[in-house]
Amino acid sequence: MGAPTHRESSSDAIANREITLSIAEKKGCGTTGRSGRARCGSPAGRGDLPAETWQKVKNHPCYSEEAHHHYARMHVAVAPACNIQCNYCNRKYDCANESRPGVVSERLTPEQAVRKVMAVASKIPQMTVLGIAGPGDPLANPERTFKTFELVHKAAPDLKLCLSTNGLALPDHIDSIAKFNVDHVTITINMINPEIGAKIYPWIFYKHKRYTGIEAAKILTDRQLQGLEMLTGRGILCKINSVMIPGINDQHLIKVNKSVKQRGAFLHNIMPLISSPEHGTAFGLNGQRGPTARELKALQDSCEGDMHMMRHCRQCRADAVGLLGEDRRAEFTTERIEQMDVKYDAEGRKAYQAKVEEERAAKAAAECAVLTERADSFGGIKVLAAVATKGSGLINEHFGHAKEFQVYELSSGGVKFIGHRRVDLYCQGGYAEEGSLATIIHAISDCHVVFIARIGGCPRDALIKAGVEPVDQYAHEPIDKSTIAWFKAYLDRVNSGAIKHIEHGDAAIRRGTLNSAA
Ligand code: CLF
Ligand code: SF4
Repeated sequence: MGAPTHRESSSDAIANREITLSIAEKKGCGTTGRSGRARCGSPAGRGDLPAETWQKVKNHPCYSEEAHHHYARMHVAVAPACNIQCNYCNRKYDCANESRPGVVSERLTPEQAVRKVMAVASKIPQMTVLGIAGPGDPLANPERTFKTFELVHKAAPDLKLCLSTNGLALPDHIDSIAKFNVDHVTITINMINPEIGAKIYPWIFYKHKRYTGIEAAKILTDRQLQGLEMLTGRGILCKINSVMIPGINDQHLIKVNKSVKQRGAFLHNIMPLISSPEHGTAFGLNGQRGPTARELKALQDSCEGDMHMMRHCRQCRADAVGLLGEDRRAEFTTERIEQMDVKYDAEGRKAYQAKVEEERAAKAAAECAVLTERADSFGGIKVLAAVATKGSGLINEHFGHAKEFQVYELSSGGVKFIGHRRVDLYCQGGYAEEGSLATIIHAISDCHVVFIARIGGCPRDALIKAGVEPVDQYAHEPIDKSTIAWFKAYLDRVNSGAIKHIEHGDAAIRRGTLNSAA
């Protein structure tokens, strides 16, 4: 135990950092016994992940929160048809189980898809995963889906292959999934109780017949759970996506979580319903609301136990390209690809990724050292921190330009990612709007602090009034290291009596504290 040493490989150091974070996720802290000492590593070196699993997740941006800062994925929209109807989906758009409603992808043939994959892989060496996620259900289009995987695997065997499905046809395709080297499968499971399912799915099309109501939902849930068991039995990593629909399946998702955990799912991604009348979906038209950020976090927290929860999903499109949250589709339209000189440089990609791993390892070792040094004085205090970032794990966004904030929980376990908070753009055309500023402040009002690269005088004052401390002294520095450094100073202030620690929810009390300290 102890901080990673020079003998550790890059993978070990990063794995150990994830162990530290996962200890925090499970137990709220990375301490052992009464010593209160931080655990930056374990004798096994890979903590609770078998080596084989670690190899699968370490550079998959969805399966590893830490990896999503460094590695990109792309989707190819080769699967137009669907075999079920979800009340949050409008067929004019992409599969809402793995994307936002209201956006449409360019449909590709398998041959066009592989050309696009090679073009992207030659320009983005950190693109490590190819996913098929729509625009309908990939397994309702098995020929196109598996032909694409076959061609991509031949042309670029270093890419991980990933599939997202509603699960209805899954048990029929397990052999093909294994045969074509797809080692990451996402199943969207929104219920295990058919009565709840009947409120989410008006119909399914199964074995040449249309089923409705409870009967349809019963078939769907049986097939989903059967498919999950078959996949995990083959050692294929499974992620479960669930759409949180307040008043319909919100509390029920805790049971879903237990059920999929028992069947060996690796990761659970509870996503918010995005619902609006202009999407033309059944839920949008009947006024079904989505959850608030706080409701989503509370549900994710209550599901968090022995199973990893995904909190960094960006509900991306069926033709997404780039790092999660980044949109590089425009660089790879069919027209542009035709004019590109595509050179797939396998060795160059390998060298680039090795360099990324070295940087990750150095960063992980530095963070681990900070945690070990400071664990004794962290006590049981936890605070939420919002961060304005453009990516790369840095605090590098101006408050006025932030379209969203990443939210982290700081505690004795270190820095734990909690989720994204989308906000309206506050600074449009160089001037601020009162209403937008209020929206932003409301979005992060449960946070003690917001880290930004820069901030103007007005929003700074408004944040302080709202009880959120604006901090710009760590501009362009790494998020983890900076937030821990700030947290240490915060604890020193608490210990010296300069400020009183107030829990997350008590913004009104915190406001008084900050104002008097300011
Ligand atoms: Fe794509 Fe999905 Fe594979 Fe990732 S996305 S098929 S597992 S490579 Fe990722 Fe996008 Fe969220 Fe999906 S952020 S919507 S979870
Ligand atoms: Fe729409 Fe996807 Fe549901 Fe099919 S599975 S109805 S494409 S959200």
